[in-house]
Amino acid sequence: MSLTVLQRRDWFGTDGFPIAVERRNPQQPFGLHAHDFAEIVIITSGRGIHKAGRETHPLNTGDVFVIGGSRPHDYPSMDQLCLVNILYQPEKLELENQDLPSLPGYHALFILEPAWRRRHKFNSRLRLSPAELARLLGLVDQLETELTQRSQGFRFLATACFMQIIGYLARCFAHAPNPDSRALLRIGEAISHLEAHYQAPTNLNRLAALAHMSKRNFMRNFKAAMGNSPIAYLMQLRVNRAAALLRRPHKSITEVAFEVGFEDSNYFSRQFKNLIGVTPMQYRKQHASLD
Ligand code: RM4
Ligand code: NI
Repeated sequence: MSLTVLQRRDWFGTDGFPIAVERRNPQQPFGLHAHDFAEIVIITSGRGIHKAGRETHPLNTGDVFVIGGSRPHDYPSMDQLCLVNILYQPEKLELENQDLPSLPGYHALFILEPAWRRRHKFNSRLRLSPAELARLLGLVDQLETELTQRSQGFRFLATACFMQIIGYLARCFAHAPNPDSRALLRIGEAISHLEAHYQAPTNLNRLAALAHMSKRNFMRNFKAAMGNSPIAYLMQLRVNRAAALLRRPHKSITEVAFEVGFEDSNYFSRQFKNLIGVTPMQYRKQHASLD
């Protein structure tokens, strides 16, 4: 039997705006499916079982989880299970601006947790308290009003509501008492640190200490959660920042290399070519902006 993949064109407005809200009061049997978009699921009442990949988890009121696009999921058993789905297209939203990447809970809930759960039998999901759930559902109502009315400026305001939701959930995750969530949060802390200090020389011992893990454990957990070593992650981060600087004409390639934390501009060029496919010089020519 082939897997149903829900398509953007069927679930988002014809104007292409990349956020949608779907309430299920209650959820009807739906079957195993994946999406070509991401989904935040908020359990508003009732109980059930959630199946994602090969894992199954009991669901209760207040549970929140994120389904990254390609992962198949379903609700094999439901008892008055009511939920809200917030559907979104991450790459159209440029979410990671301002200091969102500095929130460990953001990495934990939106990036690490979906990947981590796929690889481990961790139960790191977020369960909100009744007060937190009420606050979240207030934000969801505002988002839904913007999306239904679609008045002038709704894109801006709906995006703002959505950002509030993401930020609020990231903060809630940071207070989660569950030990598996704490473990994930610690990796999230190390990632936030890397994002904030990517220019500085890497110190794996320091990162492991931040995550309250031995170096060996830290390396293993990081790789399990991110699919890559901390060093590879940092390299990607530096090269991405360098690419942004190269798009502007003010700095020489050597200056860019130093600014993002390389000590040697030849080494920088090699790494850049490895990850981006062209040398920094070629990249600058292709992307030169006029300001
Ligand atoms: C379904 C079910 C699915 C969701 C779609 C949009 O009823 O909740 O998980 O992806 O709606
Ligand atoms: Ni779904």
